[in-house]
Amino acid sequence: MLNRRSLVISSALSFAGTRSMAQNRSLVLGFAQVGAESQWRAANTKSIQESAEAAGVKLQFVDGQGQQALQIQAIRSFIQQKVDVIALAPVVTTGWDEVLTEAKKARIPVILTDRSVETQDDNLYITTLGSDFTEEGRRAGRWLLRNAKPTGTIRIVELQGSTGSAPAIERKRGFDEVIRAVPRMKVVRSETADFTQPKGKTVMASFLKAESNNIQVVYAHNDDMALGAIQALEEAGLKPAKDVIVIGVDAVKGAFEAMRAGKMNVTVECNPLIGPQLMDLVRLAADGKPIPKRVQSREGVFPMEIAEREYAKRKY
Ligand code: GYE
Repeated sequence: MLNRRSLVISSALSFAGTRSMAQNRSLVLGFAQVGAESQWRAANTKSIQESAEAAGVKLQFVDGQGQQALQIQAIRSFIQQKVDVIALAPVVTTGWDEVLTEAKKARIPVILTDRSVETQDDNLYITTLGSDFTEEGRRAGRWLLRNAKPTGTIRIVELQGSTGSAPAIERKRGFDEVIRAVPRMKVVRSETADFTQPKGKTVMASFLKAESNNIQVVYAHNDDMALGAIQALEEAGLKPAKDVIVIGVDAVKGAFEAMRAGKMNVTVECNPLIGPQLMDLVRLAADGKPIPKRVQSREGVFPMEIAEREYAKRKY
């Protein structure tokens, strides 16, 4: 599932190249996961665990509980255990140079899954497997431009993902890029709600209070926060999806259920089922084979009108 843009062959591979061909032995993969903050994350963890099992890869799984320090600790312990490959879903984008340099010195290839990092040297990891979050933000923005009422100021509130994470930074950037072209679209409040439903609810409740309910759109960086916002809207006596447009990202089942109930307008897909692709990359990395620097997952946009039809097909 590579798009044309992602076919850039990595120069970082050579450091895995001298390791023995891994084809016929059982590989050990150390995986530092973000946490368990959302429905997306639960599906992602399950996909990786099941795919490892199916591929005969021994998985050392560490839940980072949303903390970079725990993920760094996990990577150091993977290095000590001499795992074959490390996969990291980084909580935040920065602060990885030191530990990734340690992995490189130990000649253990690192695959980034789901989220990207910003390092001095992009040869500290082999590839990034995941979604294009900026494009997801643009898709949310484009849907809004097509579906908002045609005149008057549109007051938007934004529920951001975890501060400093790639999806929060990029979903904001992509959305802003698109709506900036239309001056009557105004983001009046934008705060983090940490990608969780409870925080989505409390932050939305505070927005409604601060804006005296004068809000036309909520753009949430994930569906869990959108579902929390829906609860806050109802508690404030407003009708979600009717009085206030509700936009989410991920396309988890919970969003489809809300759309079928007429309470959510749209969700932009972000596919968490990247386990099978990850296992293919793990095998290639262990064998020192060439891998594109960016491997993309495929996804779409689902408005409420097709929620009923699509629901049965959803796997997460
Ligand atoms: O959208 C959100 C999760 O990194 C793509 O993290 C992932 C995001 C996902 O908590 O629900």
